[in-house]
Amino acid sequence: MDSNTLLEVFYENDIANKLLPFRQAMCCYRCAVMEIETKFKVLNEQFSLHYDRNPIESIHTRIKSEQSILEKMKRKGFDMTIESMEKNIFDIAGIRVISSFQDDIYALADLLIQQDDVRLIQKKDYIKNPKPNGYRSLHLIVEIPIFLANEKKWVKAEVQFRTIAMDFWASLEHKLRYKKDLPQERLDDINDELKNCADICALLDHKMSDIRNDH
Ligand code: 0O2
Repeated sequence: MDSNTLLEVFYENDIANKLLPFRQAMCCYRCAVMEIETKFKVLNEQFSLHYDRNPIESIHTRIKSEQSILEKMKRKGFDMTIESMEKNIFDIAGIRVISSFQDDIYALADLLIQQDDVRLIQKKDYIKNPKPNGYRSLHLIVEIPIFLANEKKWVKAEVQFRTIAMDFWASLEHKLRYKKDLPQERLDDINDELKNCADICALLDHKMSDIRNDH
């Protein structure tokens, strides 16, 4: 199909208008990410002023891809509508905050949810209760207001807090998980080794915290 015919199909079917609500929703998620990232940058600035150190090593943000959103909605059996997406999918806007020490994670999480424009929707503490494979991280689902030209809209976002060690493990585990073409026995060995590495990372986090607290 040449590009002129494609454009005709596009206009005849009113595709731009049909896509508009979805594009508006995605715009709100991008705004939520910007607002939450700014909140953490402000907290980091304030810490460095008062305590001469930064609790945040780095901040990573991402918007879930359309394909991942649709796959998740289908997998969970949700209605395939924008209303259902906004109601049921909490991790379209994603912010990952990496700290040096575990204590900083809880301090930052508390400071975030104490802010009067932040609603805590859900908390999953995979640090106190790691996943069976060894995954550790603190996940918060929060809701914040986005001020658009004509309305105020509450938007949900997932904030993941990790130490450098937790993030190192999760990043490598994520890469290794896709080696699915190996025999089951070898996969079991890899999972055992990964669990072992997760335990070592947890030990390192505790030792580093001890060193900091002792000096
Ligand atoms: P991405 O690319 O990071 O977005 P779900 O599995 O999403 O149906 P739930 O309850 O929403 O269920 O998820 P959960 O377990 O609270 O957190 C999901 C996110 O946490 C994942 O997002 C990962 O980012 C991270 N995560 C959870 N478990 C693991 C794990 O075992 N290893 C690693 N490396 N990361 C994990 P997505 O959507 O999978 O991917």
